[in-house]
Amino acid sequence: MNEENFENDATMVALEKRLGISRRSFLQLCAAMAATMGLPDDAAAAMVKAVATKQRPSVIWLHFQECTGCTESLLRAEHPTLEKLILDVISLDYHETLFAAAGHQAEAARRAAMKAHKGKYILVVEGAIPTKDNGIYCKIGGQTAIEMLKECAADAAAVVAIGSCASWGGMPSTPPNPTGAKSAGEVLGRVIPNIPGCPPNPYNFLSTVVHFLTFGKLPDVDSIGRPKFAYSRLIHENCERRPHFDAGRFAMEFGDAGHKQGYCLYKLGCKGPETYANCPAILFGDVGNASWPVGTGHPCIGCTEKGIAFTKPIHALADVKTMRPPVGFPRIVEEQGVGATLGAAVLTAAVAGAAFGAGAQLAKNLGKGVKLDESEPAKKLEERNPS
Ligand code: FSX
Ligand code: SF4
Ligand code: F3S
Repeated sequence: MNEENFENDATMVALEKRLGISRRSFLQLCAAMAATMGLPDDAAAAMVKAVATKQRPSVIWLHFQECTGCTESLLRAEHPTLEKLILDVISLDYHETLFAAAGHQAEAARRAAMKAHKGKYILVVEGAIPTKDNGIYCKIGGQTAIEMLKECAADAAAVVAIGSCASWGGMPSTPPNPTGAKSAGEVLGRVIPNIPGCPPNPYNFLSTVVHFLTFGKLPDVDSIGRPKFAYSRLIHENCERRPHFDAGRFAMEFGDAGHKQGYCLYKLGCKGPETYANCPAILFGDVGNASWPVGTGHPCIGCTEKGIAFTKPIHALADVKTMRPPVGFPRIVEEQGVGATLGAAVLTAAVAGAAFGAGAQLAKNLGKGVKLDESEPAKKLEERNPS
């Protein structure tokens, strides 16, 4: 992307005023989004142009069975401009939590937006849909959630499920699922793009919307509708604690020596080995290193995965889907028969992590409070951390 061209562009000056962030920061953000989505170099420039010049897509946002955490995570994101950016990139024409209007006025606004943007609006669904007893457990403006979803989806250009509740039932569908909570896709009878997570990462939502705005279609999704750019890798593959897993160094209890030294949380029930999401790569909020569940010392509960979060007991061991360490990680047993040293782990993890945007975090956590011993044999490590 030629930054200089954009720097002197009048459209960019206007955009800078509109968004309240510098042109350079916005260019960098678009470049980062393009890289996250695996798009070619010129995609970033196309994204900048689209945000600057195209009409903002109308968004109708429905709320059903949920905690409103998805919306909260957009609004309370630490990054001061993320909320502004999202609300500026879209035209939010109906949103029960953020709407000043209430009652009949709100319902009239929804119908007016649907009519004015027929066939063009994006429908965002937050929350699961109760289906038991004809859906009577969630009614808004006299309509059941089932009726409202079907009515709004009929004329939408695209329907996107945000959060695990709308994506696969989430927390309201926890067994025994008393209200028969289902996903938006199940109720509509088709696979729809979804951004699971409880809450999902707002950056993934923003990237998805900017992709739609730029290219007129949503990003590529996997067989269950998740954008591939965000959900094609296991958390376990990119986790900064992974070298500890491979070397058999585990926290056995919250607050024990291993936990304090940043060891792997697998034995505390971490579901990273069976959960697909980009949390360790893009982090949450803007507070820097380690700002994701495992980074803060809590095992991943698998909030993006159906059948794991809210179903599998929190301390049950994860099903390890890949035993082979990522290629960028250090070998566990070196040829000469000694264990991988922490020095090597820090260095290699930093290199591997840099590729996923988390290099500094990896190096920082792995090096923290750990005395490096270049000659410690693997056997001693095992003795120190019995399984
Ligand atoms: Fe809450 Fe959204 Fe969880 Fe669900 O999030 S954060 S319960 S995914 O629908 O509001
Ligand atoms: Fe990280 Fe959890 Fe995998 Fe351990 S089990 S490496 S903490 S994702
Ligand atoms: Fe959820 Fe696990 Fe990421 S709990 S936020 S998928 S680290």
